[in-house]
Parts: sequence; C-alpha cells; structure tokens
Amino acid sequence: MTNITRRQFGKVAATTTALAGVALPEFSLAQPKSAPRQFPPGFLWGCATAAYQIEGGVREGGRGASNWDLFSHSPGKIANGDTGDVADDSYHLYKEDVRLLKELGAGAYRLSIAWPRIFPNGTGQPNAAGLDYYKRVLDELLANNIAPFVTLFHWDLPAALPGGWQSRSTALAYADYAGYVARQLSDRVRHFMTTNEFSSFTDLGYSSGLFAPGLKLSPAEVNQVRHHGILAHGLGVEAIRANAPAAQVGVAENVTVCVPVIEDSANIEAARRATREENAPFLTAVLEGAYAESYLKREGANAPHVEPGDMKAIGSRLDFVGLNVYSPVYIRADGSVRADGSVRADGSNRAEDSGRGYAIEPYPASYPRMASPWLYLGPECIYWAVRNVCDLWHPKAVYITENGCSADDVVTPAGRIEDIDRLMYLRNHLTHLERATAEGFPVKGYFLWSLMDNFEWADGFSKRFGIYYVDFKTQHRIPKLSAEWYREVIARNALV
Ligand code: PNW
Repeated sequence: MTNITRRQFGKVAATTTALAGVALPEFSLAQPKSAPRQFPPGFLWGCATAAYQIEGGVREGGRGASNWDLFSHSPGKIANGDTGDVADDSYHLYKEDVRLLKELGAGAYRLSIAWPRIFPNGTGQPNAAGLDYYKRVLDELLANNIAPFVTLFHWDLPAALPGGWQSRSTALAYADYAGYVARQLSDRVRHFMTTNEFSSFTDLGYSSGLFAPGLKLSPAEVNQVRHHGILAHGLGVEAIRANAPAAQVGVAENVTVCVPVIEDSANIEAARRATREENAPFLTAVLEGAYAESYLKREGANAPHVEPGDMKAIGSRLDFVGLNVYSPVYIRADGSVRADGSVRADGSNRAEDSGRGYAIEPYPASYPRMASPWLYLGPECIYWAVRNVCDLWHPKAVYITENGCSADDVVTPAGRIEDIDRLMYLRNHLTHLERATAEGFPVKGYFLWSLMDNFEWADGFSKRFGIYYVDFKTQHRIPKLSAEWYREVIARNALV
C-alpha cells in the first residue's frame, strides 16, 4: 500500500473495524469499567472573576480612577481600543451574575475588590458607597450559599498613588487598605487573597510594558517593583490578621509551572529545583521569607533593596496558597547536578545548559495552544503545580484559584455556543487535578477562570475565557456547553 490517501485509509480502517467488530463486544465487556474519578468530599467548586474585568461603572459610587482606566484610554494599548468602562456591567448586574453561579451549583465565587472604589485616592478617607456595593454583592452570594473568596488586589491600582508600584509607599498604602477592608467585611468573608499574580502586575506592567502602567524599566528598577509587590502582600497579611483574626489568608499566584519532560527521578528533581529558581522573586520569597541565594547572586547589583523587617513580613505564614494555572514550562535535568546534589558551576556538557541543574525546553513551533498565543496546552501542569509547591513548601491548603482558557466561541444559528475546545481543555486539566487529590495533596477547591467572558486586559474583548457567553452589546449572558458540563462536574463532585 503505497501512497495511500486519507480517504483510502479511512475505508481500510473502517473495514478492519467492521471485521474485528465481531469479536469486540466480548472483549470490551471483559474490561473492568474504571471507577468514577471522584473528588474528595467537601471539595469546593467555584468560578473566578476580577473587578476591572467585569464591573464597569468606573465613574459610579464615588470610585476613583485606576491605572487601568488611564492605560486602557491610552491609544494603542488595548486591542480594538477596548476599555473596562462598561465591561460586563456587573456593577449593575451582579444579582444576575450570582444567579449564574447558582445555576451552576457553585459553592464558591472568587471575586476581587477594586481598591479605587474603597479609597478613591489610594489612601485617606474611605468611600462608604464603594464598600456598600461590595456588601450588597457579598450579601447576595451569602443568601445563595455561595462562599466569597475575595482578592484584595487584582491589578486596578488607584491612579492617585504617586509612582505606582515603583514607590515603596504603595505597599504601605496597600496594607492600610487591606486591613480596612478585612475589618469591614470579615463578617461576610472568610477567605482573603492579598494579591493576584505578582509577575503580571510587576513584570508585565513595568518591564515588558504590556499591562498598566506600560513602562519598560531597567532590571534593577523592575526588581524593586517586584519587591514592593511582595512587600505589599506581606504587610497585607499582617494587616488582615490584625483586623480579622478569624480570616483565612492566602495569595493567588501564577507560579511558573515546571513539568518534568519525563516522569523519572532526575527530571522530577530538576523540575522541583526549577520551580524554586524560576519563582525566586515571588512565591519562593513569600513561602521561604527570604530571597534565594542563587537569585541574589544572579541579579548582583540589580538585586532589590530590602529594608529591615521586610522579609519577615513577606514570609508571613499563610493559611492557603492559591495557584493560577494555565500552561506548562517543560524542564529536563541537564546533567549539571553532581551525585551529592551540588551543581557544577560550569554547567553540563551541553552548550545551552544552565548550570543550575535544569534546562527549560523551548516549545517546538507545532506545540498546541489555545486561542491566546501564550496559552500552551499541557494539562498535566495542574498536577505539577500542586506537587512542586507542596513538595517544596508544604502549604496547609492549596486552591486552584484560576484555570481555564480562551476559545474562539461562535453563537450558532440555534443560539448555542458549542465550545468543545474549552471543554477539552478543562476536562483534561481536571483529570490531572484529580490525580493530585488522589495522591493526597491538600487541594481544597478549584475556581474556573472565568464565570463569563470579560475584559481580557490588553486583549480587550477579543479573547473570551467565560463559560457563559456575554453579548457585550446587550449584556445578555448565555451558558456555553462548558457551563452545562461544569454543572455536571459540580453536581457529581467527579469528572464527567
Ligand atoms: C490571569 N500570561 O492573567 C489573570 O489573573 C486574569 O485576570 C486573566 O484574565 C486570566 O489569567 C487570563 O489571561 C494572566 O501572559 C495574564 O502568561 C497573562 C498570562 C497569564 C495569566
């Protein structure tokens, strides 16, 4: 059979199957059906959103301007010139959004509070109308038995704060804000996350300039911005504990997920080592209360300036670690680790090797991605995110605070959104998350990003991550196929 066409192959395959079909039923009956892949009892299922991405109402209720208002109104920064001025109008439609969560059977909702609604100038006098808005949202959630998980900073920084995250005083202002909100809302909220994704609001905002405020600073300046980000987190933890002693406090972090190329001991060890190194300015510092020596050495004169007491605050004990998981980074052992565990300074015998005990494999050109170019598909990353973090730092509890994907959704003439690609992404990630729970890692819950399509930062409304489709002209919300599927998962507490 030379030069067989696809069509011919199909015919041949069909014939083979038909012939073999005679014997198949008995064979398949003999196979044991696999047990339902249950999640642990009490596993929390939820969805996540963020204030600037869904609320709109940017000039209502006394809200001050944020860095994202300024950035989105700067020409050329956001796809199609989109802004969060209206977004999903959740500022007005929050009751409907809670109804969507209820329809899914969600037990929890991760939402964020817009700092500029609470302190329009970043510091000073709090704005009662802003706080009242969140009290109404929280009361609506509680009335529907949905536990709120509140992120205190998901990137919308009061524009009035001089210097933004370049200024140490922003970290101090953040702590005042976090303590104030914790005190005001702890009767309604048990779980607080200080900040969302350190690298996104520091590196993307101040190094690549893709996010607000759109700066491209030097490495030394960027390290200082990063330090202020994790300092805000640490001072925030202290402030929340002081004002809401019963609260559970954590962080939501897009840890760089290091996946061993092959699951053997050398590559697994390399991935663990890489996790600590690749997250050195952020999660490693937060969970160890110190910058890794290797990071300080590597950065040299560009290392951040640290004041006495900073690292103690940064290392404040957490009740849980939230992981935002989207994509893998593939890691292999590079041969530079000696038998006694030390690393050869000259690296290994391969020119591209790091000499750090691991190498990062670049994605081949044909590597599959979802609709956002950065969203490489590798569902085992959710397992390795949990495992690496637990093996290195033994947190008491882990939540997946975000997981989901963009897809080029279309509404069919019948008015449906058959997002089988998103469903494929989600189902595969949950398969690997179930492995983590079955192996006993303390994963307590999962928040799907996102409840509904929303303002996807620099991509504006051009990238849809929701399991509810949003028509941004009418604000109509339509459940996608993935929402139907997620409702089944939640109802059965198992993979479907
Ligand atoms: C997260 N990347 O952001 C955010 O927490 C959400 O607000 C956002 O909508 C969601 O993921 C989807 O993007 C990310 O470039 C931004 O790798 C950028 C990246 C990853 C996550």
